[in-house]
Amino acid sequence: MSKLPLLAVGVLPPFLVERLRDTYDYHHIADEQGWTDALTTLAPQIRAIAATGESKVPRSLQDRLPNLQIISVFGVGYDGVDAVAAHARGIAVTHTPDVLTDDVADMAFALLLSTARAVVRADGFVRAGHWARGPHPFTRKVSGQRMGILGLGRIGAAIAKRAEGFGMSVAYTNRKPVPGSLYRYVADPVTLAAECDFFVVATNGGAATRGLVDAKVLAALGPDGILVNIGRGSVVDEPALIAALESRQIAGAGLDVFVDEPHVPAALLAMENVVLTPHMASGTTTTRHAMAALAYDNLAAHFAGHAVLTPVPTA
Ligand code: 8YV
Repeated sequence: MSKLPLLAVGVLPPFLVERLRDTYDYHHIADEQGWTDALTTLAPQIRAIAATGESKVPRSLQDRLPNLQIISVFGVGYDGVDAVAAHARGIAVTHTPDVLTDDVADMAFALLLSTARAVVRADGFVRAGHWARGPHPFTRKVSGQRMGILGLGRIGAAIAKRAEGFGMSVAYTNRKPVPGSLYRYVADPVTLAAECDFFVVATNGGAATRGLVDAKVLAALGPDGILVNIGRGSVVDEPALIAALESRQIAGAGLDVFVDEPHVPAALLAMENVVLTPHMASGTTTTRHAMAALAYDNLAAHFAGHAVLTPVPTA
């Protein structure tokens, strides 16, 4: 039996590509710009797209595939996929929630601690031999401080749980209060920033959250405040963040995500009060394999005529 053609969009890990190649007639493009005449010929037979949390699968790309049935995202975030357009055509969209929650929450704390306690800077201090000339400057206490979380979904809740372990008080803002949550809800990001020491962005990307952390939020966070972003770069107004860091309007930032990945603004690269990581919060071997298995299994379930395992919400 001939293999079903599948189109991969973006950079999938080799172990997922290998499994997909075994099962499907695998074709790959980085993004829609990579579309070829050969794909135009094949398009009517393509029923599946495999994508990542960073891939762009706009309506225009979906429209090139008249018989597309499923878009399987390797990642929990799917802001690059026009899921509304897909659902309107009856195309299933799946993602990989839960399996990555702990790693992303761990990374939020890694960034929070390394920014507040200047771990990276202190490492450079030791390596450069400065220690012999005197002590490292004092850093910022984390335990017992106030944590503010933007977006109390699965990952936000896992961050809150870790914050409890650090004896921190937790407040959050969300589209609406989370039923049953014992954490303190505040109505908007400015109020949250004014009432916390560490402001952690754990919300989805996309139009609804674009630029939510703006100059006003950063001003409210204040000169002792630290911003951590493990959500999406688009949620933070990056020029406003750079201005706030340069003028020490906030104390520092720990950032795993950026507006134009993999490009990071030169201004951020030059700053000492930031810790920068390359969108790797879910990037442990264990978790990336679990994500790959789930992304694969969603496709397999669909083509076996079963319900997909982890569809994205339709609303
Ligand atoms: C991955 C992510 O970077 O899950 C997400 O939404 O952004 C990440 O876990 C990505 O999907 C892997 O390329």
